[in-house]
Amino acid sequence: MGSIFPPCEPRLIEAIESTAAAIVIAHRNPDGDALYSSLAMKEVLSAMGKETLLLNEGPFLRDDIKPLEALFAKEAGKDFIERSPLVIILDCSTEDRPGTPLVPLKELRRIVIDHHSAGVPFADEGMSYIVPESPSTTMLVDVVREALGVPLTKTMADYLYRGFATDTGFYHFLNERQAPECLRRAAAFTETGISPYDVFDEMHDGRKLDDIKNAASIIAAARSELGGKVLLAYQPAEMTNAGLSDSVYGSLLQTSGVEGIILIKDKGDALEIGFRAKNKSLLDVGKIAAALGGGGHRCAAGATITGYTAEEAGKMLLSMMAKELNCTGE
Ligand SMILES: [Mn+2]
Repeated sequence: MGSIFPPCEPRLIEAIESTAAAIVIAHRNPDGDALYSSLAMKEVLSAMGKETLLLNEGPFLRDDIKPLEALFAKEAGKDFIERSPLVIILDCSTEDRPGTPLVPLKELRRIVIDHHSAGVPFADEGMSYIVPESPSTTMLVDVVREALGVPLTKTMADYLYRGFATDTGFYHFLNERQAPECLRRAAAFTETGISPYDVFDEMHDGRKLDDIKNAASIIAAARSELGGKVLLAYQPAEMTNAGLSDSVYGSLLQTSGVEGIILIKDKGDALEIGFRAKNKSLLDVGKIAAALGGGGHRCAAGATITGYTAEEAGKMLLSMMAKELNCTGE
């Protein structure tokens, strides 16, 4: 079985080697992988003596990523832009994902490192490293680090491990193609002395009891649809904590016979839709999300829609799911 990580394009490696300064940016409304791949990339660049600016539009909503906000700027200063830094875009499948911080940087040279399934390349030929099979962007940053010949440090390993752990639900979402190579890399991360046990606790503890009760109420109201293959859940507008979703998905996906989850989050002026699918299901929620202008992966994806009530959205999403499940011969 060959590697799931193809070699990086020499042009991309040369672009990093030859730049004196860099801007690292991931998607707005960041998750752990977006932020930790940014932080790891900065460590690699700093080890090479390159001055690096970290940008992220935010908002830093989840309890586990809130403390990272201080490490990221919202925009690049004029002086820094004038030095023609290389822009390194991480964990973004489309050009609009980084949001406003990228707008004044559009004329600069860029590379894109990403693992999403839907999207169009938005860097010059040879300047992307896009591997949908990779379970996290931090794994791709590790491949790039290796190609650059930069030795792994404990700080890098800590960031790389955290992005990998969150995007795989602490190894849960790794399939048989990904696991051997990725766990070998993860083992190298832990050899620097980081504790998976402590990282898990740090990233999960500290929640408010009210948030846990809110998650329980969303779960309690979930509806079984399409003969029990899909569960439809609704998060009302007054429940704002973004960290609720993982507990909701985690619990609902354990239901016998379920292949997919739809979580409709009422954001007042829009509906944020989250999808999850079981690995064994033929449902591709990344495809459904992409059809709605969103994106993601086969088993986890999301989109934001407007102009629908939650009830109407539920009906439409269920019919999209039904079509997918029927098409696949179910
Ligand atoms: Mn990711």
